[in-house]
Amino acid sequence: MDMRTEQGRPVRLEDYRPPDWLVESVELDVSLDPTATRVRAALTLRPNGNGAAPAPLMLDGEALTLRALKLDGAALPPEQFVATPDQLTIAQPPQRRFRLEIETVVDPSANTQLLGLYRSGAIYCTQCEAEGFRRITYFPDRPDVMAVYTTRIEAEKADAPVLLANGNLVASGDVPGTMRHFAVWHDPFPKPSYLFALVGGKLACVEDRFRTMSGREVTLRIYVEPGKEPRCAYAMDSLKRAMRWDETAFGREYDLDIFMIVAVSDFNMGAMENKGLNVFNDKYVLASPETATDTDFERIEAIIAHEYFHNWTGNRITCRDWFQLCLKEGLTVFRDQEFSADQRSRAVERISDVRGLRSHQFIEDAGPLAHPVRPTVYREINNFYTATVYEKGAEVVRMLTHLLGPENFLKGMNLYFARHDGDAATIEQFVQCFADVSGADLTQFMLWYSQAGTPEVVATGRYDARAKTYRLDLAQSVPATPGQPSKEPMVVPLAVGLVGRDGRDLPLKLGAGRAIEHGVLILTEPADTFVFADVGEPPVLSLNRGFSAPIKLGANLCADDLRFLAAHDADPFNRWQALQTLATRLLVDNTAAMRANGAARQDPGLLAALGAVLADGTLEPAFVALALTLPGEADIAREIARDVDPDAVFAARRGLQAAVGEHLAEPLLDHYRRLSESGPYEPDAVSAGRRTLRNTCLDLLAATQRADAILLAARQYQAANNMTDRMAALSTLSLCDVPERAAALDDFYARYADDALIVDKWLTLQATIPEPATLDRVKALTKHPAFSFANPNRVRALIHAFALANQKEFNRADGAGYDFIVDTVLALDPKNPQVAARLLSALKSWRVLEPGRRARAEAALRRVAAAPSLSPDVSDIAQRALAKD
Ligand code: 0A1
Ligand code: ZN
Repeated sequence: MDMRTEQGRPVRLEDYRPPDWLVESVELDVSLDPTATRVRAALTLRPNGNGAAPAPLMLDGEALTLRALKLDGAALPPEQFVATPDQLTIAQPPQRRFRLEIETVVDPSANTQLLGLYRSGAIYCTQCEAEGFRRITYFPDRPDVMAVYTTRIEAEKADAPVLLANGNLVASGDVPGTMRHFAVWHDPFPKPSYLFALVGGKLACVEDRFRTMSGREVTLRIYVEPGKEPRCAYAMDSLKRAMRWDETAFGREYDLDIFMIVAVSDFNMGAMENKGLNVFNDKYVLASPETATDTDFERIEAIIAHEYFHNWTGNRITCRDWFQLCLKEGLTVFRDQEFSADQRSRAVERISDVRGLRSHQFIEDAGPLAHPVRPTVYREINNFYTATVYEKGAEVVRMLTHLLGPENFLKGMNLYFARHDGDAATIEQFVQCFADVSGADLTQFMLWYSQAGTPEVVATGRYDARAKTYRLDLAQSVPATPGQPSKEPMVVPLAVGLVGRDGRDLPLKLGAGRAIEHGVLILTEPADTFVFADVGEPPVLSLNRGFSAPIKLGANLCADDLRFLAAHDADPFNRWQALQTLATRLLVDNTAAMRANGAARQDPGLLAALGAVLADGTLEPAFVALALTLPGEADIAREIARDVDPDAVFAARRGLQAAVGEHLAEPLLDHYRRLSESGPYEPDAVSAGRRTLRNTCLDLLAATQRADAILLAARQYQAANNMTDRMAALSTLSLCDVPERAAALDDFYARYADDALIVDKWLTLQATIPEPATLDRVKALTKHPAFSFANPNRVRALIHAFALANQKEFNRADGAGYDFIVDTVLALDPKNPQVAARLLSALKSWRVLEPGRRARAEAALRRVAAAPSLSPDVSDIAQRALAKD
């Protein structure tokens, strides 16, 4: 196997230097062959800058075999260059524009890393982000080298009737005297090499059209395995809605004549925004009512939009270097979240996004893999496609809307698009646009990009009836994180409301000549006091509304205050948050009680508050479902923060679910019945919300283990006319130790055995059963004919699901869960380091565990760290996870 030699190389932001050489154009000629694909690259290179010192030319490569090299048409003598699999160096190139022709061969069938040119089934495809282009040809493989690409692809007509690359098709035809044919694609927009893509294979396509706001006609095509065309309708519809939304919300129009999406079954991530030719994990394209759940539909819509939005935030304006990854990812996640909020329900979208942030990013930020939104050092960039860069990166952009107001935010975005179109930009340049349009000083704001760790804000409010003032004391701190022992205070925008007795917001007026704009308090000091004047009655504080800042908030709100907010807050996010806070307090207490073998406490007030939300007919069903969903086990563990016993957490949570199911049995059943639908399945948000609430009711009822509830789930499983309801029933059953479970799981496999994406759901369910037999079942399933270590979706469905979504069994007290994950990581690493490293990061919270498990998890991590010939990906995670600071 071709292991990289730069083991342990750290790359540092402070070492950034502009490239010595620029590439004006790239002409690629790729002759596809399953094991020996020949790549001819003709680069027009020119020195960057004013010719100060003569610069050698050093091109990146990885696992390449050089066949021929010409400079300005003449073969380069061997003494004038050095070619290794990982680099091509010309020590003394002419210091002027010249043409370099490079011929390499690569073996796409042997490419199990799925980076560079590889085969997914019989399809040829590429994945170049972040550093995959160097696995195709020698190139200055860095995002600040932007070139115009022309790509000629040639292949056996019978093997690859469809040949695609970035840009517009300019020529195609047969290769005379052979069974081969070719296609030539030209992309007029200069782009970094990571956005290059080509695809070849037997693909069917679904076509549509889009008329842009200036009246240009764009052809839209989605390519899939023949036979899967009917499952592309929702993806195509989502694409058109995303294109229209980007025009209306951001004034961004599509720029080529054609936009293509290709779905492949072997893909390391969700999807990739290659210019004009997005390549997708087929899981995020294919959907029909019978095969996909509401959540699948929602994810497809969001990811199609995300990749499309990259055309402006990522492609037209790209990143100067990989430290700036959040420039494109945080911003594009912010844009796709806003799209989903506009398409669906803003409140529900916000709550779901914050749940995701807390259960992934907050946990990352609290452990040894914590890093700033813009890291300053990396050993393997693939390990930085993280919740911090993506999700916290989106929160940082969102804070600009709160700090500057929505109008200034849009002005800043417009300036960014106008000023930096065609650039490889930095975070400083992005933030400067907002400073320029608003006049604000955003120096302190930059700390959100450089300081890791989740800031903690403590709020203490006190009402003075005589003075009619409400005094709010705020204090902030940022915990130490690896490499950052002490922190500066952050600028924290806190949307605020003072809720009066009738549930309405009281007017906000600050004393002492201070102003409050757009209902947002701005905390900039370690501690500050805000005094609200003319407050006619004792209010209840509603702070960090809409989760305006990604912080941990502690406020002196008693249980009565929280129940009041749950019933009355005008801000739906904080209504939901109030219930979560109540539930979290109880679950943390009960976890301690479980460990002490004590009896769990009941909280009649919480049960009543949940009942009230369920009874409130004015609330949207999807919101009610979220309100009834208890904090996850990982969220509870994060709150406990030390000496965590996952068995106790599980028992506390399951116990509370059962208590809710008992206490609210009647209204839950009533809702379950009322929400049943007879009409055909529609994937829209309102219909999905009704199904979610109905299935949440079912799940709570079944948590009681009562026979009638189990029967209800078993019946729903059988009678369902769509995958959402069938999966929901099966997932409810799978959490209950009843005979119906095995029968339903067998039935499910029998029904869907030949559909890999559905079999993935079956694998996941079995990996997430909270019982001791699960680990052996998971091990046995790795031998099942439906499973393959070579396919990332299968690995994620079975193994990642076990490690991330089954806290109880992964964290078995005997350490067998950790050992299994580590064995898998070591077996997978030589084949696909990116997927192996991601799996290993499931061990990142090991330090918060109780001593027995902590020792076993540490031993497992040490076993990885000590293993010979690790990939940079896995060794980087192992070392950081174990590091002392
Ligand atoms: N830029 C993509 C994510 C992505 C990153 C790395 C990949 O390498 C295998 C693939 C995709 C996105 O944000 O969607
Ligand atoms: Zn992205």
